[in-house]
Amino acid sequence: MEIFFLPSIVDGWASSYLNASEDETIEFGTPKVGIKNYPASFSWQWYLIVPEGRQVKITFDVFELEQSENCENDYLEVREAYFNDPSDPLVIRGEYGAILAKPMCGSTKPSTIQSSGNMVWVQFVSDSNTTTTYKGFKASFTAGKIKRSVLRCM
Ligand SMILES: [Ca+2]
Repeated sequence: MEIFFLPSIVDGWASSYLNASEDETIEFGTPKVGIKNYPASFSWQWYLIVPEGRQVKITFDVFELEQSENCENDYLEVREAYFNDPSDPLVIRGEYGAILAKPMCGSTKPSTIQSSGNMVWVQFVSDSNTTTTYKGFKASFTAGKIKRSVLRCM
C-alpha cells in the first residue's frame, strides 16, 4: 500500500497528491465533512493518481455546496490531469485538462465519474460569503478499468 499525501502550496493553490494502488480506495473532500461546514474563501486541488493503464473512478458520498447561477460562487470541477512538461514527470497540472465535470454546485450528488487517463485533477472553490454555510463534499476514488467490448471476427 502506497499513499502519498503531500500538501503543498504552489502559486497560492493548496494541493494534495493522492496515489491509489490497484485495489485501494482513497477518500478525499472538504475538511471534516459531517462535522464542520466548509470555510469561505477556501480552495483546494487534489491530484488523483492510479497505476498507468488504469482509470480514475470517482464516487460521491456527500455533496452539498452553495447553489448559484452557473455555480460561480462555490463549485467543484473535475478534469483530466497531465504532465506540464512531458520530460519532467514531477509537475502535474490540471487547470487546462479535458473536462470530466464542469463546475458543479447545489445538493444533487454527482454520478460516478471515470477518466480516460490515469491522473485526474479536482478543484474545490468557495467564495468569500460567510453568511451561508454548507456541508461540502466527500468522495472516494479507485483504479477503474475501461470496459472493452469484445469484438469477434466472423
Ligand atoms: Ca459560498
